[in-house]
Amino acid sequence: MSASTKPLLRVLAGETIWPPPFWMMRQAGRHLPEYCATRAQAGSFLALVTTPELAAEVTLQPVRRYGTDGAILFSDILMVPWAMGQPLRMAEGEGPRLEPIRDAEGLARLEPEALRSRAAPIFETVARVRAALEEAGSRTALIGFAGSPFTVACYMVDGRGGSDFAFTRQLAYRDPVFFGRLIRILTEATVEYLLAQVEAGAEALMLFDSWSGLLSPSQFRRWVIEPTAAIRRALAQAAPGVPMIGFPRLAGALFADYAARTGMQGLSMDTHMDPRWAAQQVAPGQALQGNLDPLVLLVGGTALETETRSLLAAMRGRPFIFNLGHGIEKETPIAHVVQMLRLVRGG
Ligand code: 1CP
Repeated sequence: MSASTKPLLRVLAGETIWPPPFWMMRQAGRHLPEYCATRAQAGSFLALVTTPELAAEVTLQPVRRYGTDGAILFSDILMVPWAMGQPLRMAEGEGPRLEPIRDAEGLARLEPEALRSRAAPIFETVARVRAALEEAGSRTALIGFAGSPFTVACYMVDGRGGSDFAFTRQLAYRDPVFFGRLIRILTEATVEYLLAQVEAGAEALMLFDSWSGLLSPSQFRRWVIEPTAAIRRALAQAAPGVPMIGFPRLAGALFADYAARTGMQGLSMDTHMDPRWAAQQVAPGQALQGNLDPLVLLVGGTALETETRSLLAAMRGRPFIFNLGHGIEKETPIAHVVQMLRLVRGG
Protein backbone atom coordinates (compact mmCIF):
# COMPACT_ATOMS: atom_id res chain seq x y z
CA MET A 1 0.00 0.00 0.00
CA SER A 2 1.45 3.39 -0.94
CA ALA A 3 2.35 5.85 1.78
CA SER A 4 -0.29 8.36 0.79
CA THR A 5 -3.05 5.84 1.50
CA LYS A 6 -1.89 4.75 4.95
CA PRO A 7 -4.34 6.31 7.43
CA LEU A 8 -1.73 7.25 10.04
CA LEU A 9 0.38 9.10 7.45
CA ARG A 10 -2.67 10.85 5.99
CA VAL A 11 -3.58 12.16 9.45
CA LEU A 12 -0.02 13.36 9.99
CA ALA A 13 -0.37 15.21 6.67
CA GLY A 14 -3.29 17.10 8.21
CA GLU A 15 -6.26 15.05 7.03
CA THR A 16 -9.16 14.12 9.29
CA ILE A 17 -10.01 10.42 9.06
CA TRP A 18 -12.90 8.90 10.97
CA PRO A 19 -12.84 6.43 12.65
CA PRO A 20 -9.32 7.55 13.53
CA PRO A 21 -6.19 5.41 13.09
CA PHE A 22 -4.83 3.98 16.31
CA TRP A 23 -1.81 2.38 17.94
CA MET A 24 -0.66 2.09 21.58
CA MET A 25 2.50 3.26 23.28
CA ARG A 26 4.49 0.20 24.43
CA GLN A 27 2.13 -1.98 22.41
CA ALA A 28 4.89 -4.56 21.93
CA GLY A 29 5.30 -5.60 25.50
CA ARG A 30 4.50 -7.77 28.41
CA HIS A 31 0.71 -7.59 28.15
CA LEU A 32 1.09 -9.91 25.13
CA PRO A 33 1.88 -13.60 25.80
CA GLU A 34 3.59 -13.85 22.40
CA TYR A 35 5.94 -11.00 23.44
CA CYS A 36 6.81 -12.81 26.68
CA ALA A 37 7.62 -15.95 24.69
CA THR A 38 9.95 -14.11 22.28
CA ARG A 39 11.53 -12.15 25.14
CA ALA A 40 12.26 -15.46 26.92
CA GLN A 41 13.77 -16.86 23.72
CA ALA A 42 16.06 -13.81 23.44
CA GLY A 43 17.21 -14.19 27.05
CA SER A 44 17.56 -10.49 27.82
CA PHE A 45 16.06 -7.17 26.78
CA LEU A 46 19.28 -6.02 25.12
CA ALA A 47 19.58 -9.29 23.21
CA LEU A 48 16.00 -8.86 22.02
CA VAL A 49 16.65 -5.31 20.79
CA THR A 50 19.89 -6.22 19.02
CA THR A 51 18.64 -9.41 17.30
CA PRO A 52 16.82 -8.08 14.21
CA GLU A 53 14.82 -11.23 13.56
CA LEU A 54 13.36 -11.23 17.10
CA ALA A 55 12.98 -7.45 17.40
CA ALA A 56 11.08 -7.41 14.08
CA GLU A 57 8.89 -10.25 15.31
CA VAL A 58 7.83 -8.41 18.51
CA THR A 59 7.32 -5.17 16.55
CA LEU A 60 4.83 -7.00 14.34
CA GLN A 61 3.01 -8.96 17.08
CA PRO A 62 0.57 -6.18 18.07
CA VAL A 63 -0.04 -5.41 14.39
CA ARG A 64 -1.10 -9.00 13.79
CA ARG A 65 -3.20 -9.26 16.92
CA TYR A 66 -4.96 -5.88 16.83
CA GLY A 67 -4.46 -4.50 13.31
CA THR A 68 -2.84 -1.34 14.67
CA ASP A 69 -2.32 1.49 12.13
CA GLY A 70 1.15 2.10 13.54
CA ALA A 71 3.98 -0.37 14.14
CA ILE A 72 6.54 1.18 16.46
CA LEU A 73 10.06 -0.13 16.18
CA PHE A 74 10.89 -2.32 19.15
CA SER A 75 13.91 -0.70 20.77
CA ASP A 76 14.57 1.76 23.58
CA ILE A 77 15.52 5.42 23.92
CA LEU A 78 18.67 4.37 25.78
CA MET A 79 20.10 2.59 22.75
CA VAL A 80 21.55 5.94 21.61
CA PRO A 81 23.89 6.32 24.62
CA TRP A 82 24.54 2.57 24.42
CA ALA A 83 25.56 2.90 20.76
CA MET A 84 27.87 5.79 21.67
CA GLY A 85 29.65 3.48 24.12
CA GLN A 86 28.08 4.37 27.48
CA PRO A 87 27.75 1.09 29.41
CA LEU A 88 24.05 0.13 29.80
CA ARG A 89 22.42 -2.63 31.79
CA MET A 90 18.75 -3.47 32.02
CA ALA A 91 18.47 -4.69 35.58
CA GLU A 92 15.68 -7.26 35.83
CA GLY A 93 12.69 -5.67 37.58
CA GLU A 94 14.62 -2.45 38.34
CA GLY A 95 14.89 -0.73 34.99
CA PRO A 96 17.86 0.69 33.13
CA ARG A 97 21.28 1.44 34.66
CA LEU A 98 23.93 3.56 32.92
CA GLU A 99 27.40 4.49 34.17
CA PRO A 100 26.71 8.19 34.89
CA ILE A 101 28.45 10.90 32.84
CA ARG A 102 28.95 14.04 34.93
CA ASP A 103 32.14 15.69 33.71
CA ALA A 104 34.23 16.50 30.65
CA GLU A 105 36.18 13.22 30.94
CA GLY A 106 32.92 11.27 30.80
CA LEU A 107 31.81 13.23 27.76
CA ALA A 108 35.15 12.63 26.05
CA ARG A 109 34.65 8.87 26.37
CA LEU A 110 31.51 8.99 24.20
CA GLU A 111 32.00 7.81 20.63
CA PRO A 112 29.31 9.51 18.52
CA GLU A 113 31.11 8.34 15.38
CA ALA A 114 30.45 4.71 16.38
CA LEU A 115 26.69 5.20 16.59
CA ARG A 116 25.75 4.06 13.08
CA SER A 117 27.78 0.87 13.16
CA ARG A 118 26.87 -0.15 16.72
CA ALA A 119 23.17 0.55 16.11
CA ALA A 120 23.21 -1.33 12.78
CA PRO A 121 21.08 -4.22 14.13
CA ILE A 122 18.36 -1.70 15.04
CA PHE A 123 18.31 -0.31 11.50
CA GLU A 124 18.15 -3.85 10.18
CA THR A 125 15.08 -4.43 12.35
CA VAL A 126 13.48 -1.39 10.72
CA ALA A 127 14.25 -2.77 7.25
CA ARG A 128 12.82 -6.18 8.11
CA VAL A 129 9.60 -4.77 9.56
CA ARG A 130 9.09 -2.49 6.57
CA ALA A 131 9.67 -5.38 4.15
CA ALA A 132 7.15 -7.55 6.03
CA LEU A 133 4.54 -4.77 5.98
CA GLU A 134 5.09 -4.19 2.26
CA GLU A 135 4.86 -7.87 1.48
CA ALA A 136 1.54 -8.11 3.33
CA GLY A 137 0.19 -5.02 1.52
CA SER A 138 -0.42 -3.60 4.99
CA ARG A 139 -2.00 -0.23 5.78
CA THR A 140 0.15 -0.07 8.92
CA ALA A 141 2.82 2.65 8.96
CA LEU A 142 6.24 1.99 10.49
CA ILE A 143 7.17 4.49 13.20
CA GLY A 144 10.83 4.97 14.09
CA PHE A 145 11.70 6.78 17.33
CA ALA A 146 14.26 8.25 19.65
CA GLY A 147 14.26 9.88 23.04
CA SER A 148 14.68 13.64 23.11
CA PRO A 149 18.11 14.98 24.02
CA PHE A 150 16.86 16.20 27.41
CA THR A 151 15.12 12.95 28.40
CA VAL A 152 18.08 10.83 27.30
CA ALA A 153 20.45 13.19 29.13
CA CYS A 154 18.44 12.60 32.33
CA TYR A 155 19.37 8.90 32.22
CA MET A 156 22.94 9.54 31.05
CA VAL A 157 23.67 11.92 33.93
CA ASP A 158 21.57 10.41 36.74
CA GLY A 159 22.46 6.89 35.60
CA ARG A 160 19.02 5.48 36.34
CA GLY A 161 15.30 6.21 36.33
CA GLY A 162 12.88 6.08 39.20
CA SER A 163 13.63 9.58 40.51
CA ASP A 164 12.76 13.10 39.46
CA PHE A 165 16.24 13.54 37.96
CA ALA A 166 17.04 16.32 40.43
CA PHE A 167 20.77 15.76 39.92
CA THR A 168 20.53 16.32 36.16
CA ARG A 169 18.30 19.37 36.57
CA GLN A 170 20.68 20.95 39.11
CA LEU A 171 23.61 20.29 36.82
CA ALA A 172 21.81 22.07 33.96
CA TYR A 173 21.69 25.21 36.15
CA ARG A 174 25.11 24.81 37.75
CA ASP A 175 27.09 24.06 34.62
CA PRO A 176 25.10 25.04 31.53
CA VAL A 177 28.24 24.89 29.39
CA PHE A 178 28.79 21.21 30.20
CA PHE A 179 25.09 20.40 29.94
CA GLY A 180 24.87 22.30 26.65
CA ARG A 181 27.72 20.21 25.24
CA LEU A 182 25.93 17.02 26.20
CA ILE A 183 22.66 18.26 24.68
CA ARG A 184 24.49 19.25 21.49
CA ILE A 185 26.11 15.82 21.16
CA LEU A 186 22.72 14.21 21.69
CA THR A 187 20.99 16.53 19.22
CA GLU A 188 23.42 15.54 16.48
CA ALA A 189 23.32 11.86 17.43
CA THR A 190 19.52 11.90 17.42
CA VAL A 191 19.38 13.37 13.91
CA GLU A 192 21.85 10.74 12.70
CA TYR A 193 19.99 7.91 14.44
CA LEU A 194 16.56 8.97 13.14
CA LEU A 195 17.88 9.55 9.64
CA ALA A 196 19.35 6.03 9.58
CA GLN A 197 15.91 4.70 10.56
CA VAL A 198 14.31 6.62 7.67
CA GLU A 199 16.91 5.24 5.27
CA ALA A 200 16.06 1.75 6.53
CA GLY A 201 12.32 2.26 5.96
CA ALA A 202 10.72 4.21 8.83
CA GLU A 203 7.74 6.20 7.49
CA ALA A 204 7.16 8.48 10.49
CA LEU A 205 9.25 9.38 13.53
CA MET A 206 8.38 9.97 17.15
CA LEU A 207 10.45 11.88 19.70
CA PHE A 208 9.77 10.82 23.29
CA ASP A 209 10.32 13.61 25.80
CA SER A 210 9.05 11.74 28.83
CA TRP A 211 10.64 14.04 31.43
CA SER A 212 10.32 17.44 29.74
CA GLY A 213 7.59 18.40 32.24
CA LEU A 214 10.14 18.44 35.08
CA LEU A 215 11.72 21.65 33.76
CA SER A 216 10.95 25.26 34.60
CA PRO A 217 9.59 27.28 31.64
CA SER A 218 12.94 28.90 30.82
CA GLN A 219 14.79 25.59 31.04
CA PHE A 220 12.07 23.93 28.97
CA ARG A 221 12.60 26.45 26.19
CA ARG A 222 16.36 26.03 26.29
CA TRP A 223 16.75 22.27 26.73
CA VAL A 224 13.55 20.98 25.12
CA ILE A 225 12.16 23.38 22.52
CA GLU A 226 15.47 24.54 21.01
CA PRO A 227 17.05 21.09 20.49
CA THR A 228 13.74 19.63 19.33
CA ALA A 229 13.28 22.40 16.77
CA ALA A 230 16.87 21.83 15.59
CA ILE A 231 16.25 18.10 15.17
CA ARG A 232 13.01 18.78 13.29
CA ARG A 233 14.75 21.29 10.97
CA ALA A 234 17.64 18.93 10.21
CA LEU A 235 15.32 16.04 9.40
CA ALA A 236 12.99 18.19 7.32
CA GLN A 237 16.03 18.92 5.18
CA ALA A 238 17.57 15.43 5.10
CA ALA A 239 14.32 13.45 4.97
CA PRO A 240 11.65 15.73 3.54
CA GLY A 241 8.14 14.35 3.70
CA VAL A 242 8.75 12.14 6.74
CA PRO A 243 6.42 13.43 9.46
CA MET A 244 7.34 13.67 13.13
CA ILE A 245 5.34 13.32 16.33
CA GLY A 246 6.55 15.03 19.51
CA PHE A 247 5.64 13.85 23.00
CA PRO A 248 6.43 16.58 25.52
CA ARG A 249 5.12 14.60 28.48
CA LEU A 250 3.79 16.59 31.46
CA ALA A 251 4.57 19.88 29.68
CA GLY A 252 1.20 21.33 30.69
CA ALA A 253 0.70 24.84 29.31
CA LEU A 254 4.14 24.68 27.62
CA PHE A 255 2.60 22.14 25.23
CA ALA A 256 1.32 25.15 23.26
CA ASP A 257 4.82 26.66 22.85
CA TYR A 258 6.22 23.27 21.94
CA ALA A 259 3.53 22.79 19.25
CA ALA A 260 4.07 26.26 17.80
CA ARG A 261 7.86 26.30 17.81
CA THR A 262 9.12 22.78 17.06
CA GLY A 263 7.46 22.26 13.67
CA MET A 264 6.12 18.81 14.57
CA GLN A 265 3.32 17.41 12.38
CA GLY A 266 1.87 15.48 15.31
CA LEU A 267 1.64 16.22 19.03
CA SER A 268 1.17 13.38 21.45
CA MET A 269 -0.89 14.27 24.54
CA ASP A 270 -0.05 12.71 27.89
CA THR A 271 -2.74 11.33 30.19
CA HIS A 272 -3.05 14.59 32.11
CA MET A 273 -3.78 16.81 29.12
CA ASP A 274 -7.32 18.00 28.39
CA PRO A 275 -7.76 17.14 24.68
CA ARG A 276 -10.22 19.99 24.11
CA TRP A 277 -7.69 22.49 25.48
CA ALA A 278 -4.92 20.94 23.38
CA ALA A 279 -7.07 21.25 20.24
CA GLN A 280 -7.30 25.00 20.85
CA GLN A 281 -3.51 25.32 21.17
CA VAL A 282 -2.34 23.59 17.99
CA ALA A 283 -2.77 24.60 14.34
CA PRO A 284 -5.83 23.07 12.61
CA GLY A 285 -3.59 20.90 10.41
CA GLN A 286 -1.41 19.63 13.28
CA ALA A 287 -2.48 16.15 14.31
CA LEU A 288 -3.13 15.30 17.94
CA GLN A 289 -2.39 11.86 19.33
CA GLY A 290 -3.38 10.22 22.60
CA ASN A 291 -4.40 10.09 25.35
CA LEU A 292 -6.53 7.43 26.96
CA ASP A 293 -5.41 6.71 30.52
CA PRO A 294 -3.53 3.37 30.53
CA LEU A 295 -5.16 2.69 33.91
CA VAL A 296 -8.69 2.87 32.52
CA LEU A 297 -7.63 0.40 29.84
CA LEU A 298 -6.41 -1.85 32.63
CA VAL A 299 -9.71 -1.50 34.54
CA GLY A 300 -12.02 -1.95 31.53
CA GLY A 301 -15.83 -2.09 31.79
CA THR A 302 -18.05 0.99 31.75
CA ALA A 303 -15.20 3.29 32.85
CA LEU A 304 -13.28 2.32 29.71
CA GLU A 305 -16.36 2.82 27.55
CA THR A 306 -17.09 6.26 29.01
CA GLU A 307 -13.50 7.50 28.69
CA THR A 308 -13.06 6.17 25.15
CA ARG A 309 -16.30 7.76 23.94
CA SER A 310 -15.47 11.06 25.57
CA LEU A 311 -12.02 11.20 23.96
CA LEU A 312 -13.48 10.39 20.54
CA ALA A 313 -16.13 13.10 20.98
CA ALA A 314 -13.47 15.67 21.92
CA MET A 315 -11.34 14.89 18.84
CA ARG A 316 -14.07 14.35 16.23
CA GLY A 317 -13.64 16.57 13.18
CA ARG A 318 -9.87 17.18 13.50
CA PRO A 319 -6.75 15.18 12.57
CA PHE A 320 -6.41 12.63 15.37
CA ILE A 321 -4.56 9.39 16.13
CA PHE A 322 -6.11 7.35 18.92
CA ASN A 323 -3.48 6.25 21.44
CA LEU A 324 -2.80 6.06 25.16
CA GLY A 325 -1.49 8.90 27.31
CA HIS A 326 1.55 6.76 28.24
CA GLY A 327 2.65 3.12 27.90
CA ILE A 328 0.20 0.24 28.28
CA GLU A 329 0.36 -1.50 31.68
CA LYS A 330 1.71 -5.03 31.54
CA GLU A 331 -1.29 -6.49 33.43
CA THR A 332 -3.77 -5.10 30.87
CA PRO A 333 -6.18 -7.85 29.70
CA ILE A 334 -6.24 -8.34 25.94
CA ALA A 335 -10.05 -8.35 26.10
CA HIS A 336 -9.96 -4.72 27.27
CA VAL A 337 -7.88 -3.68 24.27
CA VAL A 338 -10.36 -5.48 22.03
CA GLN A 339 -13.28 -3.71 23.75
CA MET A 340 -11.58 -0.33 23.26
CA LEU A 341 -10.90 -1.09 19.59
CA ARG A 342 -14.52 -1.93 18.95
CA LEU A 343 -15.47 1.50 20.31
CA VAL A 344 -12.77 3.32 18.31
CA ARG A 345 -13.72 1.55 15.10
CA GLY A 346 -17.34 2.41 15.71
CA GLY A 347 -16.17 6.04 15.70
O1 1CP B 1 12.00 -6.45 29.46
C1 1CP B 1 12.30 -5.49 30.19
O2 1CP B 1 12.46 -5.56 31.43
C2 1CP B 1 12.54 -4.15 29.57
C3 1CP B 1 11.38 -3.23 29.65
C4 1CP B 1 11.46 -2.23 28.52
C5 1CP B 1 10.73 -2.26 27.30
C6 1CP B 1 9.69 -3.26 26.88
C7 1CP B 1 12.34 -1.14 28.45
C8 1CP B 1 13.35 -0.73 29.47
N1 1CP B 1 12.16 -0.50 27.22
C9 1CP B 1 11.19 -1.15 26.51
C10 1CP B 1 10.74 -0.84 25.13
C11 1CP B 1 10.49 0.56 24.74
N2 1CP B 1 10.95 1.68 25.37
C12 1CP B 1 9.79 0.95 23.58
C13 1CP B 1 9.28 -0.09 22.61
C14 1CP B 1 8.35 0.18 21.58
C15 1CP B 1 6.87 0.14 22.02
O3 1CP B 1 6.25 -0.92 21.91
O4 1CP B 1 6.33 1.20 22.36
C16 1CP B 1 9.77 2.36 23.57
C17 1CP B 1 9.11 3.29 22.57
C18 1CP B 1 10.51 2.80 24.70
C19 1CP B 1 10.78 4.21 25.01
C20 1CP B 1 11.27 4.56 26.37
N3 1CP B 1 12.21 3.93 27.13
C21 1CP B 1 10.88 5.74 27.04
C22 1CP B 1 9.95 6.77 26.47
C23 1CP B 1 8.51 6.41 26.62
C24 1CP B 1 7.99 6.37 28.05
O5 1CP B 1 7.64 5.27 28.49
O6 1CP B 1 7.95 7.42 28.69
C25 1CP B 1 11.57 5.78 28.28
C26 1CP B 1 11.48 6.84 29.35
C27 1CP B 1 12.42 4.63 28.33
C28 1CP B 1 13.41 4.28 29.40
C29 1CP B 1 13.17 2.92 29.91
N4 1CP B 1 13.57 1.78 29.25
C30 1CP B 1 13.15 0.68 29.93
C31 1CP B 1 12.44 1.11 31.08
C32 1CP B 1 11.83 0.23 32.12
C33 1CP B 1 12.44 2.53 31.05
C34 1CP B 1 11.79 3.45 32.07
C35 1CP B 1 12.73 3.69 33.22
C36 1CP B 1 12.16 4.67 34.24
O7 1CP B 1 11.33 4.24 35.05
O8 1CP B 1 12.58 5.84 34.26
